Amino acid sequence: MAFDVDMIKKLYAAMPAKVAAARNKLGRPLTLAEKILFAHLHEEQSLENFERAKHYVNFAPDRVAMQDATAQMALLQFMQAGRPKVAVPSTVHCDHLIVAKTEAKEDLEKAVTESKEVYDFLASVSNKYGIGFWKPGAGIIHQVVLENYAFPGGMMIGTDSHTVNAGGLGMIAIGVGGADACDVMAGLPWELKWPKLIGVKLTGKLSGWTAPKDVILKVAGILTVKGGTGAIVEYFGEGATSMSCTGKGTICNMGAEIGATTSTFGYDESMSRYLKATGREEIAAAADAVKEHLTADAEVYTNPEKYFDQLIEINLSELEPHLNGPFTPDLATPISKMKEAAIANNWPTKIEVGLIGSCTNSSYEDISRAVSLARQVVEKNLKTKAEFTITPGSEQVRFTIERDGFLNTFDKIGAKVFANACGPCIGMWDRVGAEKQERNTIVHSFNRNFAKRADGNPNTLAFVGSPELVTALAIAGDLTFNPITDSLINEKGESVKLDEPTGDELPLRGFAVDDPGFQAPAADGSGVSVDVSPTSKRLQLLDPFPAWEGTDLKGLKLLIKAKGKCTTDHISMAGPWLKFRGHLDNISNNMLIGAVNFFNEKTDNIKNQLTGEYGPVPATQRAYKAQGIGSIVVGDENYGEGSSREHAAMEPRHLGVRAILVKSFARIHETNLKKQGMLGLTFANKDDYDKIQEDDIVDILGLTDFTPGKQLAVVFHHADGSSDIVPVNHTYNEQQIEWFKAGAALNIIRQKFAEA
Ligand code: MIC
Ligand code: SF4
Repeated sequence: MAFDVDMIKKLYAAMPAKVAAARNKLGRPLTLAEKILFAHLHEEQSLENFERAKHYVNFAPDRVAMQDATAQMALLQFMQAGRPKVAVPSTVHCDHLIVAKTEAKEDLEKAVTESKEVYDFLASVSNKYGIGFWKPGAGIIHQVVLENYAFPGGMMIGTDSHTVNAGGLGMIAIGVGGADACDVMAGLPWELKWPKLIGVKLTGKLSGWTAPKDVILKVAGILTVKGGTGAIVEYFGEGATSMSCTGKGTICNMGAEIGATTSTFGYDESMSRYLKATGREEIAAAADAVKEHLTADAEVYTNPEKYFDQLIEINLSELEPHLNGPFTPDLATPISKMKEAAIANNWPTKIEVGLIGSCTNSSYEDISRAVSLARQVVEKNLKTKAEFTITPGSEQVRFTIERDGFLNTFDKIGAKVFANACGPCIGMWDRVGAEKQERNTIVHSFNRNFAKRADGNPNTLAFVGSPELVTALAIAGDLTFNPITDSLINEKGESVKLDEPTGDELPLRGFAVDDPGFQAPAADGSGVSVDVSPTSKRLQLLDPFPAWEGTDLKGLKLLIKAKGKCTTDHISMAGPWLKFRGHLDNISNNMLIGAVNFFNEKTDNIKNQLTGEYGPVPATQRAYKAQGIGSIVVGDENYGEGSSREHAAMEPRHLGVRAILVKSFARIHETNLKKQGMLGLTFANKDDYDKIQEDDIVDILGLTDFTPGKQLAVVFHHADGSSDIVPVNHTYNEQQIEWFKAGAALNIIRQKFAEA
């Protein structure tokens, strides 16, 4: 599993000089995020141009992590790049493809059979190119990375938006699309717009029912789903240092839900304890030796308003437990206000299922606090009213909580333990009765609660809370139950109160695991062959996308004007579609099927301009493609929010959509579009969105003079003969314009290595 101690020591040795040079250049103290970024500048990157939110900068990350659902596309691209081996330590984690139905063992066995072809592909590609492979059942990428690879002051990219979890161990860890991962694995620099900095000062101390999750639920309520876009969030203060390392991980993990580039915490005792508990004493010692470089300069935290673009202060001693939802992770309601909110919004208050665990909330501490409540069910003669499930984040956590009797206690309250995988968090939940589409309420400790996300039912209202609150609510079976003030009636008719949850930050007897599920790659993989059957339904080798034709784009059809929220789940749904993540043509049949058509408020029902008939989005686009006609997609704010899945960019590219024009983009999605040679444009005047009509024919002008910082124009020809010329912005730099011209970034890489 190799903890890269030498690499880490080398980084630490070089860090002081790099940080000092940046401090001199900027003439001021540095935040933690800045220190880590400066310590990872690519060797060809000069110490110039660090204006926040303005300049693209090249970095050299220390590692790459990929999960199975995105690794397939990342590695199919890497295979095209023409490199013999990955240039930085990389791992693949099999976690997204396992359906949660019965219980861990049975579900896992089924997944291993059903997805055999994909797992074999990932295992052999990993073996060939020097990538560590974590088998199905080993755990969820972010938990496994935290336990094994994350380290203070490091920089990592990962093909999953929740890669940011590693900020809990003081890393700058960033979610990216597979094409970005492919660059880094090929040894190329990785570029990111220099981020803005948001400081969150945590005062006071967590206690009682309040958990780290409540910090991020509160922050999401303040910043909303797009408030963190283009920013790194840095947490500090006495409230930060007094919190566990895994609690910090939870906060950073769900930071993806505010669109933040990443979140991080300065190195402290809690991180040192966690490193030691997970067998990395040597890294803890190395970090101790450079600890002043693994946190911000003291002046920054004394006068934060001078150094951060935005500052938020949260007093943990006053923070209430929250529940966020339904349908969006930023609708934050403190538990004491839930009764009112549920009545006002007519939310069903009966809780059908409580689900704990996932990549963000399955630490030993989380589970031990939840089990302290489960114990009270037996002790106080209560009966758990809702169904209850646990999804451990890793085999190490699962093995340890089983050894310590927690699973036994959960069993007594009728809980189901699912496989160490994403399961219900990513629509891989075969929930009994979901097909009836009944309106119902669930509570979970995951990150996301977009429509259909967990069980595919658009009428499931999902609320996100801490594992301890979710457990209490599952026991009560009632969304309006406030465990701080309310009592329950037990089986004997007595009124009882739940005691506050308690738990252990780390296992007193240490972590244990039998088989962690890791497979190291061959030392020399050159002889390993990777087979992809040409008739496979799940895997398809990629064909390069065609280069730009060198002219303005004229006569495009409006494919869809999407209304309101259009996340990557709306653009490329997960759940049953996950099985096609390695087959671009097949997965393209889900393109935009969740997006709401502005003109009839329906999903997957748009007008085919060739026939005048209404039909599904993918079929309509295929009809245009068959005629060689391009199209354009129009969208609202924060288009592409959520996942890192580049399928949301590759599918439209593959099916012949030429441009995505929206009010604003989420960061990862915008980059994914650029990488795949798509045009990602934003309205210069957001009101122009209203001008677009259903039968519009569209021209994109100015491409022959496509220049950084210079607007393009889009002409909408309406059916009545009138037209509107709409100025549009873009954020392409010179290199990204080259990607567009070449048809995709990968086309350039392939050329480069072929010439070398
Ligand atoms: C998610 O939480 O939405 C996912 C599924 O983990 C995605 C990745 C994917 O779509 O495969 C993410 O967060 O990036
Ligand atoms: Fe898996 Fe859910 Fe975590 Fe995404 S958020 S990595 S789907 S557990």
